[in-house]
Amino acid sequence: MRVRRVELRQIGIPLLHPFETSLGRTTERHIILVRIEDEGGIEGWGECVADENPYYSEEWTESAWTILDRFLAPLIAQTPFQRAEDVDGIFAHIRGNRMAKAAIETACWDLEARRRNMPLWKVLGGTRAEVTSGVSIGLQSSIDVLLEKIDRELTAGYQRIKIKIKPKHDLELVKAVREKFPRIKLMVDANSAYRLGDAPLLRALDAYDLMMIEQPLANDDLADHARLQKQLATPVCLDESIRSSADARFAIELGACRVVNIKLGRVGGHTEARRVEKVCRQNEVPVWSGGMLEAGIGRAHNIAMSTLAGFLLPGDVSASARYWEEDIIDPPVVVTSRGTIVPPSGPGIGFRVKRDRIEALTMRSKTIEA
Ligand code: OSB
Ligand code: MG
Repeated sequence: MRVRRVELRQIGIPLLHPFETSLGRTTERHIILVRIEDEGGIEGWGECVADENPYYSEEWTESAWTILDRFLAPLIAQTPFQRAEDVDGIFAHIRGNRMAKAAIETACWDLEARRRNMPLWKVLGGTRAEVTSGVSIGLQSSIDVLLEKIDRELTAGYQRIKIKIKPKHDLELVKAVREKFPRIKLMVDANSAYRLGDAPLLRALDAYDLMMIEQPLANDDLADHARLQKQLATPVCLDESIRSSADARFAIELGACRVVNIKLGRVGGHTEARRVEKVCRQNEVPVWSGGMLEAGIGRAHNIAMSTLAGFLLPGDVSASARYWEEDIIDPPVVVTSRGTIVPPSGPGIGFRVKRDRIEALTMRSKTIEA
C-alpha cells in the first residue's frame, strides 16, 4: 500500500450534555480527523482521541496536530507498506504520541479493509457478531440528577452503568445508586483522583458489589495499584496506566489490576490494542473498550476492536445520540434494546463518513502529499 495523500482536519463539535470527571469538564470537543488516500483513490479514516487539554494524558489537540503534521503524515506518505499491521513499526522510532499515531494507524486499517472489501472488524480478527454496551455517566449536580440519568440509560437497555467519582463525591453516590438499583452491573471511575492512603475509603466500596474500580491512583503508579488491589475485594481496572502491551504484562505480573480498559488512542492503534487484548486473554484478564467522547469515526473503530475475543465485558461505547445532535457518520451508532451494538457488514469501518457535516464543523485543515 502507498498513501499518496493525508488530510488532517480539526473539527469543533459541541456535546449535547457537558461531561465532567475528576479531571475537569468538557462542553465542546475539538477533534482531529485523518483521511488517507492510496494510489487508487481508496480512502481510510481515523480519529484522534486527544482532549482539548493535557489532563487525561500529556497529549492534547495541539501536540497531536503538530506531531501529525510534522512527523507522522510525511512519514506515512513516504513509506510504502504491505499491511496496516506494519504501520505501528513504521512509527516506532517516534517516542510516545500514541493518540496522534493511532489516528493514522487506524485510518490505515480502515484503508486495508476497504481495499480488501471486508468489514474492518473481520480484518482485525474479531469474532463477535454483537458487542455489549454500557454507559459512562459524568459527575452530576446532585444525586437525584444522577439517579434520574441512570434510570434513563437502564430503560434504554444499557448493560452496565459506570459513574465517575472523586474525593467527597464517592461513597454517598455509590450508596445511593446501589439502594435505588440493587442488581445492576455498576462500576466507578476515579481518573486517578486518589492516593494509596485512601485505601480505607476505597475498601468501604467493597460493600456495594461493584464490577470494578477504574484507575483509582496515579496514571504512572503500577506499584501502588498493586498494593491497593491486595487490600480490596473489588477488582481494580486500569485505564490511564496501560499505554502498551508491555504495561499490561507488568500490571498483571504485579497484581496491579484484574481488568483492563483498552482505548485505541491510548495504546497507539489497532495493532497494539490487539497485543494488549492478547496478553490479557492469555492471563485470563477480561478487557473492555473505553471511550473518549469520540465522534462517529472513533466510535466505529472502537466497535470493530470490541469484536475481539477478549472483550468480555460491556464497553463505554454507546449510541451517537448520547453525545451529538448529528454525528459525522451515517447511520449514527445505535444501540439495541438489549444494550448491544451490531458491527456493520460494509467494508472498512462500515459507516459512511458525512463529508458535508465535517466540512461545516472544520476549524482548520492541512493536506500532506506524498
Ligand atoms: O476515563 O474513561 C475515561 C472520557 C474522556 C476521558 C476519559 C474517560 C472518559 C469517559 C467517557 O469515561 C467515555 C465515553 O462515554 O466516551
Ligand atoms: Mg477511565
